[in-house]
Amino acid sequence: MIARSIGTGRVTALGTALVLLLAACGGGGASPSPAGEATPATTAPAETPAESPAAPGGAGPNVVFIPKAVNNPYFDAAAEGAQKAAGELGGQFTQIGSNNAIAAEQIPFIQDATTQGYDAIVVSATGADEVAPALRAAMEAGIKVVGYDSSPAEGAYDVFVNQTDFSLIGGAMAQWACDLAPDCSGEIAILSATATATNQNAWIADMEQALQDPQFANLTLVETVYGDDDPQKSTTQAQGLLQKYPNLKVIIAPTTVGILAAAQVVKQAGVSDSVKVTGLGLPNDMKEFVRDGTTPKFGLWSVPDLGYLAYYVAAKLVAGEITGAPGETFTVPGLNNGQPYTIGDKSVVILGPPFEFTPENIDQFNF
Ligand code: RAM
Repeated sequence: MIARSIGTGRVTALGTALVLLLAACGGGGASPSPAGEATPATTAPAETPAESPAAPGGAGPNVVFIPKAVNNPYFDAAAEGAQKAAGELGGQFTQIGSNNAIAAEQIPFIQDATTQGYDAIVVSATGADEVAPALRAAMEAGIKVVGYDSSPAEGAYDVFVNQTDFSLIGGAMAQWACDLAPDCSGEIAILSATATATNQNAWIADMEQALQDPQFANLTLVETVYGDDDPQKSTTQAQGLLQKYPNLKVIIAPTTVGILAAAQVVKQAGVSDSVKVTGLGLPNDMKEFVRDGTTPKFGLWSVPDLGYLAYYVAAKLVAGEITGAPGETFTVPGLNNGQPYTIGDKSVVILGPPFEFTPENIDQFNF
């Protein structure tokens, strides 16, 4: 399977950086496969934590995943990889959480998980600082805490598993906006997730930095709005952008929920000739919009591999094979070309490079 990798540093490397997907994001069974079927994640209904172990209890750990929200398909894709890891390790996988990506709603799930006998909590923080006290309490209770996708505050996790180097995303989004706006000029706007999301805020900050480059001088970022990873609110926000900025050329949505809503709004409004949508999306959500030209290019990483890696990191922490200290190394089956991962500064591990999806490669992905 071939995918286009977002190049390091300059985004102009996009055109030349073809990589083998299996080499870049793992041959671990969690990698997306054109023929593979997605397994629906086990999630709890809003408000009520519930457990549905994916694997019979064995020698492995008992791990609970707490995503930003359980009704977001992005986290189903991550859970697919985590369930696979649990199966390989003889561990247990449970996913709990709110239906709303709101920090105040995530905290009780962390607090509940702390009292339920889990060995590790794996969390995508809806608010880095907001959830930190509950996570620190879990750590004090002897539970290993792994951040994935969206980082908790430093000191409130043992390891943060980052999907990719943050700066690659900001630069790529600036370049995509440039590529999709006529003559790399005109008004562009961002439709983000929640205003407190660590990951989106880091990507947006990097994109704003990248836009300072003279090559983007004719692009004007008019506004950043927040759809809270809620489909309806994201739809309303995208509609609002079209109304407020009749000359808008590109909507950049660094969220799988936001990019889908924006593409649907633009298409339904019949303006996809003049307004393009890009950002970060699930290939399965976006195939239709890649084909019809609403979203000619966008990016993401292997989300199943993210869940797979996060589970393995949790298991290694529980087993005492790693402590989360910078400089420690470990390997995970099928990931990182079989090479060891090194825990970096601030106890961060990076899954690998993200991908750029285009009409040429989109059908090769299934997540
Ligand atoms: C949404 C969530 C998630 C983010 C993706 C790209 O599903 O906000 O945290 O990583 O988009």
